[in-house]
This record gives sequence, structure tokens and C-alpha cells, in this order.
Amino acid sequence: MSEVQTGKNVNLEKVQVRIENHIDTLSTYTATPGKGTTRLTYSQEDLLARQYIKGKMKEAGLTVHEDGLGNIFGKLEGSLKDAPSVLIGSHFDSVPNGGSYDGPAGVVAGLEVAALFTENGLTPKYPLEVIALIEEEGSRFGGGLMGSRGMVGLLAEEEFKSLRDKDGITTVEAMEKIGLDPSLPRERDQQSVKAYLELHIEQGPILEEKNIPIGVVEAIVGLTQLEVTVKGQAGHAGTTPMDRRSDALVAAARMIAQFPGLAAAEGEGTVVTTGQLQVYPNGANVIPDQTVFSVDIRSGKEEHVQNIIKKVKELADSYRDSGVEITVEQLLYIQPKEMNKEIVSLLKEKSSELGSASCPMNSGAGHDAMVFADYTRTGMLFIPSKNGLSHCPEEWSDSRHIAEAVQILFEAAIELTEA
Ligand code: HGY
Ligand code: MN
Ligand code: MN
Ligand code: MN
Repeated sequence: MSEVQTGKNVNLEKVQVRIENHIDTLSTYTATPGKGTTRLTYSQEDLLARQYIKGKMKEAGLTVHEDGLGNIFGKLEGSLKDAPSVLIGSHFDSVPNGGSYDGPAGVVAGLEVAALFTENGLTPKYPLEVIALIEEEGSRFGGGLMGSRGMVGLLAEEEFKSLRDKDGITTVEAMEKIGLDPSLPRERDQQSVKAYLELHIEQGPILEEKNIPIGVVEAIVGLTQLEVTVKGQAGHAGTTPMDRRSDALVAAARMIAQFPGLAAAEGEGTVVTTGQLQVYPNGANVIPDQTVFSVDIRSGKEEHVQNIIKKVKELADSYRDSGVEITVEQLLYIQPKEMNKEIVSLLKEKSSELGSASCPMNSGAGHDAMVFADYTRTGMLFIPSKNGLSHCPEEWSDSRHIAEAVQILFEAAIELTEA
């Protein structure tokens, strides 16, 4: 039992057991059992996770609703009527064959903070809202950060309605298939929010190497996703001479092979990744006539991101004469973001009051917090990732660290919902 300085009792062991149950249950909602978490937005797995999260919100006495994108909200009403809320949560979709903690650790932390409010008979002045956001990873509809971008007005109607998954299913069709209502409002009035807090796994090795349980995030790298389409000419693999080909895969491969050099030339932690590549018609004896591949660009400095985008476009132009046509589309562009300084110091202060060692950190991964950073006062906590691994089935974090972060967020939320 640990006495929280506000005189509230937080039984960390009890919270830790509930966290383990939440994480273990959510991790069963996967399309790839035994091969990590694959929970695509608006899939059957999403629906199961959604039902679980809404059930736990109701158990904590929260008023539950979903918006026009399927973001889930659990509201603990405050004594002030129609007052702006403190939001606390993260996303609950995953990458293909990902881990159990990327996203859910933050949603579960929100559920547990709300449970601590009700268990301690605390009615906040300003409301507290637990949120579970959709399509942060962009695994189904591309780009990413869709739930948070929709809330803050960065997802235009035509963009939302035009999005299709790789089977051509639209967002609206997929939502309706699991009983969601896409006609509900997506944008959230900025006046109705006074802060956003997010717990997330670090997804890197720093906290574990330093043996520190809590990272207080000060800034998040910029995140850009491009989609490159290469159009060539299909042909017979056996009868077409090598010098008579417009091979869309060879051109793509030549471009992608340049990326590590471009990233190194920029330096300062700039990274460039091609994680997705589709080949059409994808026949072993057919010269590919089209390839579509992703380019994920990150850097703490925006100038490096801009330089890489420019060089990718120049590379595309330089292959035009080899009989292929290359187009570069920008799916997502979010500049590097600073967290709110008041919230950063509040989280540091609460960590030390509670005796949790913490260190300031920057995030190399993108997060919904980067979308909220320009919309409301935003803060983020990290906990260690075992061996620094994430976006893979081996992803693991200690529920004890999540419980410690819950206690810090509980204290911070008490303060943020009081003034
Ligand atoms: O890609 C990212 O950084 C995040 O995990 N969506
Ligand atoms: Mn995440
Ligand atoms: Mn992720
Ligand atoms: Mn993220």
C-alpha cells in the first residue's frame, strides 16, 4: 500500500494486477494469435477490444460515447457543468504482428486513473475523459494518427471519405460493418478540452539501459509518410530481353536502396524506412508493371525531413527516362512537436513526490500526443520497453512500471481537474 501525498490510498499491487488483466485480455483480440497483435481499425478484433474498453469504462462509472470516427470516450463528470475536460488515453489499434503494449498501455492507464478517482470517491471540478483512439498506426487506411487528427480538425471530410484499405473497403463501409455511425461529429471543440495526457511505451532502449522506470517526454520527432507509385510495363519474364523492359520493381528497388545513404547524409538521427511494398501483378513469371511503396521519414529537425522529401522526388524524376513513371504522394506530414512545459514540470514533480525516478526524453516514435500538442496542453510519459523492442510480438513492458505511471498520472489529473 502506498500513501499518495494527497492522502489518497493507491494500492499499487491491486492496480498492477488489474493492468495485467487488461493487457492480457486486449492482447487476445488479434487476427494473428500466437504471432503478435494484429488489430486493424474497424476489424472484428477492433470490435472486441472496443466492447471490452467500453465495459471497463462503464464499470468505472464513466459515461461512454463514440464519435464519428469510432474514437471511444469515457467521461467522469466534474462538479463544474459544461467545463472543459482533461483527456487521458492513447490508441488501441496496432501494426501488423505488433505487440500488446503499444497503445493499450496508455488506454489501460486512463481506465485505471479513472478507477482511482471513483475508488477514492473523488469528484473532479473539471471532467476527466478516458479516450481510446483509432487508427494511430495507419495500418489499415494509411498515414496514421487518424483518430486524433479527426478530433482536432486535421482530417478533411473528403480525405476521410476517400480512404480505402488494401481490399478497397472505405472507412465508412468498415465503420458501418461494426455498428459505428460515421455521420456523428468527428471534430471536438477545442474549448471542450483543457489538457491531454498519454502514457506510452518508450519503444527504444534508453530507459531500460538507464534502469529508470519513467520517461517524461519533452519533444516528439516530426513524422512524414510518403507513398511512391512506380508504373512500368508488364511483360513475359522469359521472352522480354533485359534491355527492353520497364520493370516497376527494379526501379523501386534502385530508389529504396538509396534511402540509407540519404538518411546518413542528413545525420542528426534522421531515419528513412520503407516498410510496405506492393508488387503488381505479383506473378513470378511476370515483369511487374506497378509497385507501390511507403517512405517513412523522421527527424528531430524539420529541415532534414524537407531535404529527404526533396531528394526522394528528385530520385523519382531521375528514373523517368528509364521507361517508368513515378509519382510521390505525401500521406502525412507532422512537424516535430514540443510538449507543454507546465505539464512536463508537473509530471516531473509528481514523479519525484511519489519516489519514481524519471528522466526527460525525446520521442523517436510518433504519437497522438503530437497531434494534440497544438490543440491543448499536452504531456506524455514513457515506461521502459524490454530490449527496446516494439512493433513486434516480443514487445513487453513491466505492469509495475505502468502502475507507477498510473499513480503519477492520477496525481497530475487531480491537479489538472482542480484548477
Ligand atoms: O510509427 C510510429 O511512430 C507510431 O508507432 N505510430
Ligand atoms: Mn503507439
Ligand atoms: Mn506504434
Ligand atoms: Mn504512436
